[in-house]
Amino acid sequence: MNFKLVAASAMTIALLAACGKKEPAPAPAPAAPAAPAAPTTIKIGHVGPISGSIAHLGKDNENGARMAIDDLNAKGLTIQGVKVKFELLAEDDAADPKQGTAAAQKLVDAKVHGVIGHLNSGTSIPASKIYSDAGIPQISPSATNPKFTRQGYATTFRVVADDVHLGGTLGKYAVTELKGKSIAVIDDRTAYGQGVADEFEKGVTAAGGSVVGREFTSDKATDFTGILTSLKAKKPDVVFFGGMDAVAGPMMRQMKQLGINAKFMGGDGICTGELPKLAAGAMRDSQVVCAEAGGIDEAGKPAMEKFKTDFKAKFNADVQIYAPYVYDAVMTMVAAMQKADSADPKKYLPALKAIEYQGVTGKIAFDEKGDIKNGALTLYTYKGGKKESLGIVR
Ligand code: ABU
Repeated sequence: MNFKLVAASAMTIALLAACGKKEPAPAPAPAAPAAPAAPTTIKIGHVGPISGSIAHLGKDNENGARMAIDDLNAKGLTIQGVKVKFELLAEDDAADPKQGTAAAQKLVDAKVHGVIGHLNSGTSIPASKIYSDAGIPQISPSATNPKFTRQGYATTFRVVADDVHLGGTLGKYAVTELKGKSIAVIDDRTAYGQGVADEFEKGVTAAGGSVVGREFTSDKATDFTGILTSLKAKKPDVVFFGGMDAVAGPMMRQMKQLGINAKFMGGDGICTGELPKLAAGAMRDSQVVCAEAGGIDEAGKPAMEKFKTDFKAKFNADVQIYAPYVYDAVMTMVAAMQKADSADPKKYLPALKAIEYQGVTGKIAFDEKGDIKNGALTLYTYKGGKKESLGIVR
């Protein structure tokens, strides 16, 4: 205690008492500077197969989401004047419909503000009911079965073209460009594989061609000798496979062993960076024609190249296929939150429906179903084990 101050204070009291005055109330202590408000956390869910045969694709998607979240946090965004922090809640559905719905329920219970995913149509479709019931917006970056956005859910969106566009275009290409005369079709009986194969068949027929044989397998199969031997008898010049790269690679190896020298076609599920490795030397240059369910014009190429370079630097991995679409899906969802100045799904959902966002994959705007407007496809082949663009189709 400071004695001089105490003594002075006692003297003041004595003087005031002598004058008949009361001691003035002590001045209030100056307020301590306010601590900065803690940032509000906005939770974004992501679901894809991080285990199982297409874990490399699930990881590609999840990394796209992680990159978007990190970039958003680096920007220091505010909503209603309060700094926000984005948190990624990443779940593994192993490409399995049951695990997909369990992951969806887990994210709903965790009160996520929005979901990006799932990767597969077979998981995205059943999960979409769970998100719809909870009023949580869901954007799939890669599920292409048309049913996904045709269930009447207001919360369901996708940033890629669907299998009607994909399968139909490839079917026409098989007849008009590859001049396929004896076209065979195999699918893996998943929502995606069977659906895209059906659309391919319709495209072949509409272009005046015909399918000489149709077989099916599963997304877990490793031995295709039976169905390939049956198709070999039909002397196919084109084989279309509706399914994913993890099955397509071994199938191509077995086609080579059986002496089937047909062109090999597939949708976006086989159109990955990993396919040449999975085919393990069985892929001839220009043998494969596949399509990614998106595409950018010349003006968009520098941004996409920068994305791929940044992605490689961050994760020490090349983009497989859909990481940029996942990145854009996160950014589009957050652009809607900013427009609505709210992360409350009820408040930002109308902004998401009306959004126009320029991403690395092109312009993103949704039609009344939640599908991307004016979606593009990019046709690819492989040369020297590398993907090579054959052009964009709208
Ligand atoms: N679109 C190809 C892979 C994902 C899916 O639709 O199942």
